[in-house]
Order: sequence, then C-alpha cells, then structure tokens
Amino acid sequence: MKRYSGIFVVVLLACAAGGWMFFGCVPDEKAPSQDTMQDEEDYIVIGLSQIGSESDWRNANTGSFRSEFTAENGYYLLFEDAQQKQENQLKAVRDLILQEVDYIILDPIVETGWDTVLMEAKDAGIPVILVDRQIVVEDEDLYTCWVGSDFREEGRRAGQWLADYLESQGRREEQIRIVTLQGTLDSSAQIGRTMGFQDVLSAHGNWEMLERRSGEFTQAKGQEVMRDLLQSHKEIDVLISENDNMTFGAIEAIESAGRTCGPDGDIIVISFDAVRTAIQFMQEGKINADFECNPLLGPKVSKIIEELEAGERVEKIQYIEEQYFDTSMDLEKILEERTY
Ligand code: GZL
Repeated sequence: MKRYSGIFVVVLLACAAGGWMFFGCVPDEKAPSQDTMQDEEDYIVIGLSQIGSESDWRNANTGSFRSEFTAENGYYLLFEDAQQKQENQLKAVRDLILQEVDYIILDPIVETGWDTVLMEAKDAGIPVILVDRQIVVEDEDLYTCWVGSDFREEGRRAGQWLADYLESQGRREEQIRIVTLQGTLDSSAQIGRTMGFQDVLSAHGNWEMLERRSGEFTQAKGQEVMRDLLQSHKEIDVLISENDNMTFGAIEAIESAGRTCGPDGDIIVISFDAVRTAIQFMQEGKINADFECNPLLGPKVSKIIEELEAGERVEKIQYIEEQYFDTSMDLEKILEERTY
C-alpha cells in the first residue's frame, strides 16, 4: 500500500469572479499533524472529494465521513469541498492522485464527465469508491463500488404515499395539480426522484404535473423558484420538493403568497432527505411527508475499505437502509432518535 510521504498540502488556486479562491485537498481538521503522527505505516490515506455544503443533508454526510476517517481509526483524511462545481472535483481528484492517496472517495455532483479522470486514478493504481450520487461511464471497472440510496425507489415511495393519502382524504378521483422542485439537474438524486415519482404519476390519469423546475437543492433557489411557480399557477394542490432545504425555501414562498401548506393547508408538501429541521417543520404542520435519504455513509465505506485491505471482493452496488416519516407518526419520539 502506498504511504503518504509527508504532510503537505497542494493548494489549487482558482480564479473565480475576479477574486482568488483558495481550495484544495487539505488535511481534515481531525487529521494527525506530522509531529503527532507515529509510524506513517499505521495510517490509510483517504482523499474525499465532496460536492459542497449546499444542504443540511450534505453537512450530515460530510460529518459521517469525518467521524469515521479519523487518526484513532487509523486513517489520514484529505478533504476537498468542490463548492458545487464539477471542475473543482476533477481538479481535486487529480490532486489526490498526485498525492498518491490510498483510496479516493468521490461523491459525483452529476452523472457524466468522469471517464478520463477515473482512468487516471486507475492508471495510478488508486481505487475509487463512489458515494451517494452515481455516474454513467463506459467502463464500470473505473470504480471499485458505489454506496448510497435508491433514488428512484424514494420517488416511487413518495408517489405511492400521495396516492394512499389522497385515498384516505376521499380525493381519489379529484383533479390533482402538482409542481416539482427538482434538485441539481443531471444529479442521480434528481434523476431518480423525478423518474420514481413519474412512475406513479403516470398511473393516475387525474394527476397533472403543472411544472418541474430546478431549485438546485438550496433553500434560496427553492424559495425563488416556488415564488415563480405560485405566480404562474394559481391552483397548486401538491408540491414535490426533491430535498428539504428547497422545501424550507418553498414554505417561506407559500406563506409569503398568503397560501398555506401541510395537512391542514391548501398545498400538500412532500419532501426528501428527512433532516431534523424538516421533522420539526412536520411537527408544526407544514410538511405532510418526508422520504429519508440516509447521509450516514461513513461506517459503510470504512467497512468496504477494511474488506479491500484484507484482499476481499466487495459488492459493486451497495444500498443504504432508509425510511419515511409523516404526520401520522410519533414525531417527538422520532426526533429524539434522529442523529442528524
Ligand atoms: C442525495 C444527495 C442530495 C440530497 C440533497 O443523496 O445527493 O444532495 O438529497 C443534497 O440534500 O444536496
């Protein structure tokens, strides 16, 4: 196994909007400093290229990796925040290859554009583990395995929940007008959730998808787009929001427009991620249902690395368990048990 030959940081300078922005693969805050590192042979060096910090989900996901890949656990973590730009991720992966890390963990912001850089990692003999979002590549051998959620199943579950809910409300035959706040376009989370909900929508002739627009998984954009949707469509019965942070923004827009949402409101709100704040909004009666996307991938990935270190084969596709929540449940108890 290649060893990290010294504690150095290669900082990539990128000019952005007239200013100089430092970013690059830097030792994680919990990484051992050179003078505290015992025998470097004791550490497995991990390079993590993370998408950004655009949502509560993302921050929980980063926290899971940071908590797992610590010196106490035998790791040296190099962390890079791509600030939601694929070009930053491509630079970061090349930087990690230069630093001869032992493993690269990549959460790919979008599904395409990875073949060349993954071929470079393969040529350098560095295994790449994909997490969370997926990619489309010519050669599946360019990555060792992928760990994450079944996004299309999340979308289907949301659609089925809506069908059951409308049935329970005596609205089975009613004309239902729906809008969707999509996540980052071409991300597998967006593609899967949109397709999964569409699978159910297409089975309900009385459901109408008025419009789908991207809120880029952020609260600010979600609020802006929802404001526009409310102006464009006077009658909206359901909002499908592909992550909680867009939902938070959408709730602000709905209330600013003098409308209401949730079980007692005029717009049914169905969200994805199920972060703590969203469950609290659900308690306040502003979200009807939330489909969990489990961000706690750290333990599963470190187990994969242990298996690889032991020379074992690992499953190519590894889904993480997840559930959903709605206002019929004991939300207080759920909040007590939630770790993010
Ligand atoms: C899904 C993840 C998405 C979350 C968003 O696995 O990629 O990105 O749903 C996050 O909150 O921004």
